[in-house]
Amino acid sequence: MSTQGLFTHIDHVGIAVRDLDEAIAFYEEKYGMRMAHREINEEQGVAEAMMEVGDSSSCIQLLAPLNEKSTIAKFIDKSGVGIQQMAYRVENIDEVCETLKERGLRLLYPEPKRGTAGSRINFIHPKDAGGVLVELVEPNPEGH
Ligand code: V0V
Repeated sequence: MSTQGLFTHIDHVGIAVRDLDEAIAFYEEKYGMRMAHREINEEQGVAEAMMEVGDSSSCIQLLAPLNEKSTIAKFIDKSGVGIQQMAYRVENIDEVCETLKERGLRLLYPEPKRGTAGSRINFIHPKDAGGVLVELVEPNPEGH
């Protein structure tokens, strides 16, 4: 796999928020963004909403913690609310993870987990990615 073309789009930028409903209202009312999708992901410890950025197919993902053990609660405790992750879309997450591992980067999960709308996701450790938590997303073809 070539260096070019590992990622196809910026899928979303994830923002840690304290209150999901308040954050959705802010993005709708102040920026005129439309909510494409909303769900609770127990495994990831988040309530989340995808806000569309125009017709770009990129989104802002609003992430609120489900409980104090959530990675989002820990992030807010340490860094406050704000940008928590950068998510790139990929066509084949298994191939991309293998390539990244060959290049010496640590993936957080041995196998992809379930993300928004049935997507498959994994993350590059922020310590291996210039201080940025990078998510890889292979969308569910049946998803939104
Ligand atoms: C932690 N660090 C970060 C960071 N979180 N750096 C940049 N961005 C972040 N979001 C830094 C932290 O300051 C430490 O730096 C170092 O990494 C190790 O942190 P730690 O305290 O040892 O580890 P934790 O317990 O904070 O865990 C960090 C990781 C955790 C990244 C391992 O947050 C994680 O598992 N994240 C992946 C899952 C996730 O984020 N789920 C929520 C979104 P110093 O202090 O050592 O310099 S769910 C989602 O996106 C979905 C469902 C979707 O998109 O579909």
